Amino acid sequence: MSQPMVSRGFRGRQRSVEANLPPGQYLTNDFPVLSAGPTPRTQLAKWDFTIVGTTLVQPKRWTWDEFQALPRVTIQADIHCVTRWSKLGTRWEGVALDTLLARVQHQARFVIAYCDGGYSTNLPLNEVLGGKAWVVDSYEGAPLAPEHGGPARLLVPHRYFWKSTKWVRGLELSVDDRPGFWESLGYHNDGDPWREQRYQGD
Ligand SMILES: Nc1nc2c(c(=O)[nH]1)N[C@H]1C(S)=C(S)[C@@H](COP(=O)(O)O)O[C@H]1N2
Ligand SMILES: [Mo]
Repeated sequence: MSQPMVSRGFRGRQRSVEANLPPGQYLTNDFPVLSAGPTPRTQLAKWDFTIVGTTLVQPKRWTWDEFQALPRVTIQADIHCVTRWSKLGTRWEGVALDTLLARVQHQARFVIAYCDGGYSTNLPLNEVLGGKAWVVDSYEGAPLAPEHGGPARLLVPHRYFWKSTKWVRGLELSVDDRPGFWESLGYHNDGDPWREQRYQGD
């Protein structure tokens, strides 16, 4: 006896969902909070975003209001945490790193994202340019919650989610690659979920 249509359709959907999941990941509809320390609370009046670095012709700084006036985009992306949960189709709003980095002149090849609280992550410039990384301040149409990195966090969905620095306050542009918080504790320097680069040596 042939299979009912509904069953084939269901299996088809399951397959396409799995196709979006990197190896070793499982789907969740929750939004787990993963923070290596307490949630910092910076008032918007005191918040700024800076780009610094030794090769910079001039460092750059935006206040919260200036940051809000920058060209904004909506991002829909799948996120993948190294602890194996993935969340598909999350929606964010913010400013592309292309937009921010177009406003500085430099000779660097790497970025180190720094934040309130001391956490950091490192990424090659070519992994954050070309519409691949954003500073986001809105999640699913609402201001980004403090525990998820509000007022603003980095979003680098094509890397494990530890690269998406919460409470981000700026970028250091560097000529050499310097490991961030997890990268210096044994996690992979690149952290590509599709290559399952969880730990050093993967
Ligand atoms: N500043 C800061 N950013 C951070 C972290 C952190 O501990 N501090 N944890 C990272 C890790 S391991 C993950 S999986 C995500 C978790 O983001 P969420 O708490 O919004 O799910 O934030 C990343 N960014
Ligand atoms: Mo994580």
